[in-house]
Amino acid sequence: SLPVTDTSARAASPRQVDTLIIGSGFAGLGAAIKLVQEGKHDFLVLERGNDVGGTWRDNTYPGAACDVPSHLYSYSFALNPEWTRSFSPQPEIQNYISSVSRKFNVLDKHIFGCEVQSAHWNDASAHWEVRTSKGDFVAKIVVAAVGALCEPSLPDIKGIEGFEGEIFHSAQWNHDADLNGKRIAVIGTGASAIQIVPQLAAKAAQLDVYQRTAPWILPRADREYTRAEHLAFKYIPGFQKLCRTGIYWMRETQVVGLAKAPIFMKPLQFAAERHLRRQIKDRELRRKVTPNFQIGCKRMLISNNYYPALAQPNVDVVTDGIAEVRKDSVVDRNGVERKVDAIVVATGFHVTDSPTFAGIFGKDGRSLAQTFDDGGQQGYKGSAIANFPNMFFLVGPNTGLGHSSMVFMIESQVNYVVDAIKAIERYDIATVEVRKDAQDAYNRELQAKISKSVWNNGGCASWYLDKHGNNTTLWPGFTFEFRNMTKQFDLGAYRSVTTGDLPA
Ligand code: N01
Repeated sequence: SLPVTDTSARAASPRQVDTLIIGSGFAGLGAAIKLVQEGKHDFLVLERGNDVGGTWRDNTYPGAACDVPSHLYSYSFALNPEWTRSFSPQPEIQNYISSVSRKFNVLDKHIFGCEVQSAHWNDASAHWEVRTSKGDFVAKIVVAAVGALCEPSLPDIKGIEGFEGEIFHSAQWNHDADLNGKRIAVIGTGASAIQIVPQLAAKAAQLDVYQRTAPWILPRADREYTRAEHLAFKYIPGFQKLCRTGIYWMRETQVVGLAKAPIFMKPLQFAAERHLRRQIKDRELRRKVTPNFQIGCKRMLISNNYYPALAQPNVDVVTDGIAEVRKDSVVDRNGVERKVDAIVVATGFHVTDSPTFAGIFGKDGRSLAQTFDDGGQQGYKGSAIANFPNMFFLVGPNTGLGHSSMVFMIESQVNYVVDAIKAIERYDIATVEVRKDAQDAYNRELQAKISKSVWNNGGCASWYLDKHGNNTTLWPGFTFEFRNMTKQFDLGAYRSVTTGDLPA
């Protein structure tokens, strides 16, 4: 008779790997590339989507584009002379990320369509046990690169689930929905909405923009690159790098105003006010969309076509709040009912309360969500969290920016985390966990600094702040300060169990 093979047992046994990276946006992909460059091949990338790109893969809404200049919004190790515009549209960024993943040969390390359901630290075996939609994994090290802008936040509005027309979030655009000639409501006026509104205004019979807080908007210095510039990017050595450096330093100067002395923001506020006066002539509409907080408190937006779209005869800005949604209409707080065929929900993301936090369980058995709930969303250098040994974070607490390129911050963190992984191997470290006292001291200093910033004092509520009113998302200094701080893994701030000799 034939030998019997127990396939069910084999299927049930978890796959072992040294390092698991969760997520393949700019951060996870960057980490995968850096690991390969450092000669580390025992890793896998688990990605719930079917492609790399993360938030840039998901946000395909019409008009989606970046508000950080293209030459800075790219990896330093993969400059791209092909950018067609000074600010790249989403398809170009997605193509770029995808081409980088192919060029650096890391796609065979990816498992796509693989949703991580939970991660538990097993103290006895000193390993992470990771459960996913594609089976179980056991890893010595986990790098969580799930991103901050990936879990759509839906508004809790009475009756919204009973709406019978098309309804979708900006990050989950339904490209099959035909919105031509339709009556459409857009809820929200953040970075996503102001890009969507001009596109919809051009095709809708009627567009109602539900604004809760008017944003500050600056002119968008966007243009196509000329042929001469393209040739220069391609053939003049160092030219692209020079442009990138110029953009970088121009952006860095904003930190002085945002984080240190808000008086420096005045010229920007004047520029935004002038932009509004120039683009909207109607006094009543101008009054409605004039912000009531200090510029910079929320993310500063840039657009040349948002205000003109609001001034179109088929567009209304509704500032009376939403009382309820009915099967074919939206009713404002004054009781005015507006019939609609479709609703676009551009209400942002779960940033400080991401559902992913609930599935990661640390050394004391408590989840990341519970840990953040009790002690606030705190980490060490945005890359490690006490009680979560052998786990590193990319785009972790206080690593976001209100002024410059996240890719720069991501590369700093990738460098730190990969240096940590190398140290773990070099010194034969079984577990490494950031010391709580080191984490606390780091956060005391950081919060003292950020408490003086416009984000905390500008008179607005934003996704930068958590439910306790603490700013746990942004980095309050210059990005080169963060880079210097993350140049080398500082084992001294960690508690470790090791079998090798540690450095003196
Ligand atoms: O989300 P948001 P987003 N009822 O949270 C409103 C990046 N990004 O997707 O201000 C009614 O900024 C909310 O009102 P309020 C960028 O970092 C970049 O637009 O809270 N309204 C706000 O107007 C950005 O910051 C780019 O009072 C409700 C809007 O919805 C981040 O992503 C493009 C509401 C949400 O704005 C998020 O941007 C796009 C409710 N219940 C995104 N709940 C570029 O690079 C929320 N709102 C260009």
